Amino acid sequence: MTTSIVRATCPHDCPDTCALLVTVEDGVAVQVKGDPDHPTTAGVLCTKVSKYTERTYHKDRLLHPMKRVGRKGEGRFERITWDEAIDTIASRLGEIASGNPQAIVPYSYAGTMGFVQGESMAARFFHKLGASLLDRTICASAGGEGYKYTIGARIGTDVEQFQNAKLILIWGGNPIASNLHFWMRAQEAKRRGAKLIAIDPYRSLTAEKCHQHIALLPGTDAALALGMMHVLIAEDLLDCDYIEQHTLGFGQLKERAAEWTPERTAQTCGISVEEVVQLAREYGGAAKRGEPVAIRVNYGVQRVHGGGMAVRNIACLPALVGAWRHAAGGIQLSSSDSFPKNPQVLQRPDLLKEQPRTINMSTIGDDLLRESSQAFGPKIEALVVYNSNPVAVAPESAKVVQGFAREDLFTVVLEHFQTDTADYADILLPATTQLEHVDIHSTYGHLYMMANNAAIAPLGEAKPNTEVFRLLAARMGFDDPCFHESDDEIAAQAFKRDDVRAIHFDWDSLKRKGWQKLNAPDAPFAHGGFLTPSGKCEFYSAKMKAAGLDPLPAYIPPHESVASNPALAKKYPLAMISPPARNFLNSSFVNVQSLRDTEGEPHLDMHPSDADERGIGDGDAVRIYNDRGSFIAKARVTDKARRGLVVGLSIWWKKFAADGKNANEVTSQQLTDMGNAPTFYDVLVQVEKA
Ligand SMILES: Nc1nc2c(c(=O)[nH]1)N[C@H]1C(S)=C(S)[C@@H](COP(=O)(O)OP(=O)(O)OC[C@H]3O[C@@H](n4cnc5c(=O)[nH]c(N)nc54)[C@H](O)[C@@H]3O)O[C@H]1N2
Ligand SMILES: Nc1nc2c(c(=O)[nH]1)N[C@H]1C(S)=C(S)[C@@H](COP(=O)(O)OP(=O)(O)OC[C@H]3O[C@@H](n4cnc5c(=O)[nH]c(N)nc54)[C@H](O)[C@@H]3O)O[C@H]1N2
Ligand code: SF4
Ligand SMILES: [Mo]
Repeated sequence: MTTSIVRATCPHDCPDTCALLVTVEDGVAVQVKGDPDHPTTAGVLCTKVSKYTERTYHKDRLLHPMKRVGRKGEGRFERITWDEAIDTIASRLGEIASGNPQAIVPYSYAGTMGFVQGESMAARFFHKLGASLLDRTICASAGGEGYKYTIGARIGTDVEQFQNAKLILIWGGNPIASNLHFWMRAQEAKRRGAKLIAIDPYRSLTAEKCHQHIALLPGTDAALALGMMHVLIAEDLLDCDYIEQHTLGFGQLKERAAEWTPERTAQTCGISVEEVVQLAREYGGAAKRGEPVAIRVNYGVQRVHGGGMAVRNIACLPALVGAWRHAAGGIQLSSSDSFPKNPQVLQRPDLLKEQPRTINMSTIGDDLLRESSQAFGPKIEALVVYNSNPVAVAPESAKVVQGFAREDLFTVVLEHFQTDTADYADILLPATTQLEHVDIHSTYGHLYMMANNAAIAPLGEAKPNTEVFRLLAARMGFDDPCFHESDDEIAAQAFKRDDVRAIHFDWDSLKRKGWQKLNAPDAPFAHGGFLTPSGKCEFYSAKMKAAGLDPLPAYIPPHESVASNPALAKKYPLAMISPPARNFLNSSFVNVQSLRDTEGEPHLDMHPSDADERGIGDGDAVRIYNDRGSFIAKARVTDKARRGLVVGLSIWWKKFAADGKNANEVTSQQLTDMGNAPTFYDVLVQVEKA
């Protein structure tokens, strides 16, 4: 028997991007472990990826190309050859492109976060074809934009510093489920005497383990940040020297914050005055004592109408108290912009002959149902889906399904499994998993460049995404040399070596070592140097003004809440959120039996008073509905959900639910204030016994 250990990287959409060691025996991957030497992974994987071999060798893996033989959505397919598959796709796309290539839309997200199997060969192909561009907004664009207005780029506190903080605000995140290796650092900080405060409408697994939990109403974080500013200013819990040297617009901010008394803040957020005042005092007080205070703001705060502004406001706090002076102080939203990425080279936008229109992935439901028009451009005639499962994950699902079911739509899906989306494919192609292909990764939670070596040969006839687009490019006669690059050649260009942060990047050595840290300062803004137009932390943003936004921190109420839309709340009085379940990764892993068994079945957490009023008991089947649709779940009566809030942990595959539906039946396609992002946690519903 030959045994080897292969260095790999977790490909999933998770900030932790763990370093993996894959044990391979006679060509079979038998175990996936966390690399004990990689500082952030520290030898630990989450339960999901510990089961990676179960997912990879799953009996339902797609192993051959197939074409649809049943109705759309029915999921009946027949095996075909790769030749037939590529011919069919190339000829259909060619036909459509000869009319208007913009009628073709790629649809992809972060099923893998690798640069190679993500947007490299695929982007080149669609650029050359002249297809519509896709605005990839479904996750993080609102918060990303808000953060950039204040800080200039998605750069923040290094996760490896958090254990030295004395106070950590875990704001709109559930790291035990979704950012485990940050949580390990936060726990270490706790052991060293730090206080942890969770700010979350729901008593999540994480909130349960913090010293304090502030359960505000969803979508009101921007107000809480303003209320904190009010108290920090009123009680002089400020770092005046830092403000003077490294911030812009403090005078105007002061006036704005004056409007946000603790009383008004408490009323808006549905919490007590005491909670507002104490939070500001703890935060500003610790900073005044010279202690590092850190904020881990996560994506839970930005899936609401004012989500961009919420992140922008929260990102102002560290500069007010001078928290950036410490390596363990400041704030982390994402480390994405710490990496000198090279999209021009990987994706080749220069292959575009003219600028096509852009389709927002978050409104795919509406857009699939639109006719051609001057404003919209051509009706969508073809969709090529890879690294994503829109039928399960996109908002207002009834419309998404109606769109995917269109008989005149040509749909190609590249997948590991027959997902809810795959059921609607005309041509379904088997994709390799991370164990079967090469890739290179940046991350959004730490500062290491990461390599993924192929551990095993592709299963069945599965092919990497890159290979599919190479074959299509060849069949369509695209002859630019970039279509002949190998996966290794692409990976070798992923980071800019003329940038000091990646000057030591070398693909061959990264492949051998598995990971390598960027050159990055310990305390990124200790001496200012923000990446905003002014080079300061911008309390006042001229850029926001130019974009038609309030240039100062403000509060933008939810589209749907009791306070902001009382008429709607009469019919649908409960706010619903649907954050990630611990054992799934978005909709990935839902089909892994052992993980699904742990999650049980789709459930809805609701407060005992809300349940009582509706005659609902623990374990009852309930129907959750609004004007957009409905889905069924099992009620869990618990005070983890505050009154007026229901929580359906997600994202279930529809086909595993009794009614074939999931939480996205009731979510809306209304967008955020910035970044054109979806508002998954800005939803009013009613609940009744099913
Ligand atoms: N196990 C697991 N891990 C994951 C994922 C997964 O599906 N499962 N998904 C991955 C992906 S793609 C992402 S983007 C991240 C997301 O992970 P996070 O950034 O942690 O964000 P969410 O999971 O959306 O929400 C986290 C918390 O925010 C709370 N929340 C909801 N609305 C609000 C609000 O208005 N204000 C505040 N303060 N809190 C609110 C929720 O109750 C939840 O507990 O996790 C990644 N990691
Ligand atoms: N209600 C509700 N909806 C949500 C959210 C929520 O919190 N609540 N969260 C939103 C967020 S934050 C996000 S990021 C999106 C996530 O939405 P998606 O990015 O669509 O994520 P997944 O559902 O995990 O689907 C990824 C798919 O890619 C496939 N895949 C993985 N690797 C490869 C590969 O190498 N090649 C190919 N061809 N396929 C591959 C996987 O098998 C999987 O089916 O969902 C959003 N939707
Ligand atoms: S999903 Fe996240 S925590 Fe789990 S192995 Fe992957 S990167 Fe690590
Ligand atoms: Mo996400």
